[in-house]
Amino acid sequence: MIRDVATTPFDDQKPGTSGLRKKTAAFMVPRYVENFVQAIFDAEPGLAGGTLVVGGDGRYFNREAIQTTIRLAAGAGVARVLVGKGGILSTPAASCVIRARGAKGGVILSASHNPGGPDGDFGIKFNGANGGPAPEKVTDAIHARTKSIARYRISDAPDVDLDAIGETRVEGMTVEVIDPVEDYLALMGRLFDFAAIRALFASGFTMRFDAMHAVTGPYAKAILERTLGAPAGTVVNAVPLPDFGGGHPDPNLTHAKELADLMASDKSPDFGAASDGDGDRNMVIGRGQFVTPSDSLAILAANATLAPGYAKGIAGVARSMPTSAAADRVAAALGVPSYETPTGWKFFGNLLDAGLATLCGEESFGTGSDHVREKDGLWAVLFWLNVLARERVPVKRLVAAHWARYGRNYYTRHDYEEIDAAPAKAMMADLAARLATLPGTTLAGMKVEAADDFAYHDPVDGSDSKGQGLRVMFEGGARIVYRLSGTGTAGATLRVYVERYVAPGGDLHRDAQEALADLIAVARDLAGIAARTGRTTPDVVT
Ligand code: VG1
Ligand code: CO
Repeated sequence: MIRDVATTPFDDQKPGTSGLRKKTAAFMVPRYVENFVQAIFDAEPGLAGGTLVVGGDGRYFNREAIQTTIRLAAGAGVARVLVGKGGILSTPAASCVIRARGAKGGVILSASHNPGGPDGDFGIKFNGANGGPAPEKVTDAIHARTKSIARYRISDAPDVDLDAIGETRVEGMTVEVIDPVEDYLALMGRLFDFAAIRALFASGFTMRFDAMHAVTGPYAKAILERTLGAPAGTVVNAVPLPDFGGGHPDPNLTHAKELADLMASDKSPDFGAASDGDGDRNMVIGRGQFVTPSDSLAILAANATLAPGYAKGIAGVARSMPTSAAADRVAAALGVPSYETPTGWKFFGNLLDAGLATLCGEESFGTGSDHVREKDGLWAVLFWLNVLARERVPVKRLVAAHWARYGRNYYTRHDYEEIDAAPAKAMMADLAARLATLPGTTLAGMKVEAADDFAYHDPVDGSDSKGQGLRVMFEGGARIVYRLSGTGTAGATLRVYVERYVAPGGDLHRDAQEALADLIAVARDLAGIAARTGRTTPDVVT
């Protein structure tokens, strides 16, 4: 039976950079999930009568939130729910299934790279019919609805068995439990030269993929080991766990340290990679060579035609504003446009839908293309394998050759986590007010050319997004960027991004922190980070 249940609003259901993300305990409060998911159905009445994809990254509370979503979907008149077996669907696989099966949208349960568990984080994201994160006008409508919601409609049917592939019914709605890997694997097989990658592994090429006990384990096992012939054991930490094994499923040099250490040691395999909680991020690392995500985007763009799915070339490249300009140089050389968008994958959707961009990337270990409408961790890893299989050179040589041709964008990001929100906001406001005085001055021996608070005009739908990060731009392509995170769940996180371009012929092989030391010092002083936040060193340096 479907019941109408009276409810009252929660005042903290505003979606951030990537959906609604909070402490797990907040989501476990009665009516919290119900209110937010009902707000999605209320804001998107078109979901009634259609297909909805539901799945998550396997973290603590995933199954409970899925059962609630299914009961609410029945109440909202959804015709069919497709749910990944075991409640599992990586974010890119959910995007793939939405597109492949003509769904009207999807609800993805994940807090991405944030730790999980009863004391960790949880999240709910809504994706639209194009498979991408809901654009701002939709998330704004959902948020508005959470503030006025007075009732939700929910079925009192028993739990669906999420572990048995096949169809059941909840009220008038069909629930189909699907293999979470199948559609995604088929898509990857169309994009990449699987025969060449199989031959690469057969030749003795070695790899380690760290799934960090998160959602990509089943995908990586099926694709790398069972389909492409990588030896068993190539994929480690392959079983998704509700608390990610107590780890922080964020593929970077800090949280995937074991892999990073291995790749720097004399036991290093040829290639290393890792992905995050929900499978949309990737870290790529060669023997003795970490590849920054910004460089990875540029290198994939430069070599895209080696992959069958991109053999005809790319229409354009898009990167988030804080991502280094390395990809812009490749785009210029290819004679295709490059776009600079605010942080968050939702801003790429229109460019991809309109065919203006083919490859997209963010400095935060996100890379993707028009094959789905999310960033895609395993896709990036397969793209690299495709390039390596065709070029047969070590990652280190490929990167060096790229820099020799295009120059190098030295790059780093410094994160100050869980700082007090009020002083952090005040610091940003004060800096914003001073930006206009900076052009023409000289800092770290370089002239400031421009400084602003980044605003984006979407060339497709004409929408404007303001306040997307403070930029200080120097002559010669150096930059300092400041942003407050939109995904943190405690206090504020300040991200400081520092970049300097060195042209071919210059010193291309320095340590990035060293090469950027003077600019890093300027970045600290300019904002007064130590004085304002009490922090003298960042928590995470990438
Ligand atoms: C961070 C990254 C951003 C990314 C977002 C979601 O956002 O900087 O590039 O799109 O996480 O990634 P913020 O606002 O904390 O800087 V994920 O893997 O959560 O989907
Ligand atoms: Co993620």
